[in-house]
Amino acid sequence: MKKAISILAAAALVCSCAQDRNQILKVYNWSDYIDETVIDEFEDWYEEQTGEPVEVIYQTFDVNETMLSKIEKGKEDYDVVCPSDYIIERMLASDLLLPIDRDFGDTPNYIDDNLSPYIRSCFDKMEGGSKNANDYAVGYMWGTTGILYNAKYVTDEEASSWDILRNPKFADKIFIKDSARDVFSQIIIFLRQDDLKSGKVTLDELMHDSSQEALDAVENYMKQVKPLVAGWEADFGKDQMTQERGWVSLNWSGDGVWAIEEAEEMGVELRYALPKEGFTVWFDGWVIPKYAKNTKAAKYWINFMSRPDIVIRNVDVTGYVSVSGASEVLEAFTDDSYEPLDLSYFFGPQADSVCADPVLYPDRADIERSTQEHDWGARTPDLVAMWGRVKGENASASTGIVIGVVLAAALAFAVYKRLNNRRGSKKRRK
Ligand code: N2P
Repeated sequence: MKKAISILAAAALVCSCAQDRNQILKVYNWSDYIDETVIDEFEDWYEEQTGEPVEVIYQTFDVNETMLSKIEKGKEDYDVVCPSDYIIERMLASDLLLPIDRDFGDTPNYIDDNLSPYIRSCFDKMEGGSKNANDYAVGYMWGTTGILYNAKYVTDEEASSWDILRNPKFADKIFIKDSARDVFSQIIIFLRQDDLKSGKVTLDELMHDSSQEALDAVENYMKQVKPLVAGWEADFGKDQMTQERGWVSLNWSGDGVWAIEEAEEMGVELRYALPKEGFTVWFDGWVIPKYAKNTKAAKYWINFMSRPDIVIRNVDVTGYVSVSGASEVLEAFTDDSYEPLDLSYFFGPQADSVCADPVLYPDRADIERSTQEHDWGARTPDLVAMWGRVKGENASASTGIVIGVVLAAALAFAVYKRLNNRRGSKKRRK
């Protein structure tokens, strides 16, 4: 499907050369992050609302940094993109974003009508200097980072702590999200659990601690994890888990929901846990970069993505949870087969006992153990370098094996040649 989208995007790019840029909307989103049928529907809806035609060119990325670099360094003219919280902070700090105007004429403003109060307050906490993130970004999906695990091989107790990642019982069965920021955050929470309990440090302080000491501590921990890791993944971890190639995965809740449902159909039981030491929540939001060419269609796209029926379809297809606190969304994901949860923090006071999937919507008690990540500004390259060393050593281990094999072959060849020469000289002497 991804390939089909890229081909369509490429074809659209070629055809679009002759087209008026005001009739094109360039969207750049995470892969596997939308019900693709809504893209065409947006084109029809936009024309109905504004009387103007638009063609969507839809492209995808797997990691935030790829997207950021295309905009920051490449100055590409995407009209609407979907970065995560800490990247929104970085884009605000670098003046890369335009404010999102909410004037939709007669069209309802689905954005502000439905946004969950929890999401609004988390966006308020994003650090954008004098700018409030709610003015420059509109939430799309949100979720947690936790442990996805196979119930046949892993106990609930084992999955209740980040310590599981260095359990030798799971050697070569562990998949880790290739996201330096997310891994750093969970591991520093694990390593500082005693200080958190005693109140010596808060979760929020930990998310701002970019000291070399913190980086070294996480790097050391990850060096213990690394020999057990089967793969660092941006998107393929969920499939590895459903196929039982992996038993443990540091993953995002949306991939968890998708994998749990998919695995169930194959008779595999996957579960998702939020470790007791604490964890992070993340938020992805639509933004309009300053190089955008069609800001009008961009804001209508964001509004359309906030319409409750579109929200429900996107959640159904991707497994990720919308930022929408609309009553239709609450109703759509209420499911009596689950235990009641306190979701009042998200949907308002009436939602203090709702039967819903806790992987989609964590209970208030779980959310109380969570925190949100922040951009590190000038310290970011040190985080990236640490991550490179952690993953690179895997490469060096394999490189070491290859070098070893080559050296052994060279030595064997030298010995063989020497013996042959001797035999040869012996022959010549005869
Ligand atoms: C889905 C990507 C989800 C992004 N493939 C989570 N921040």
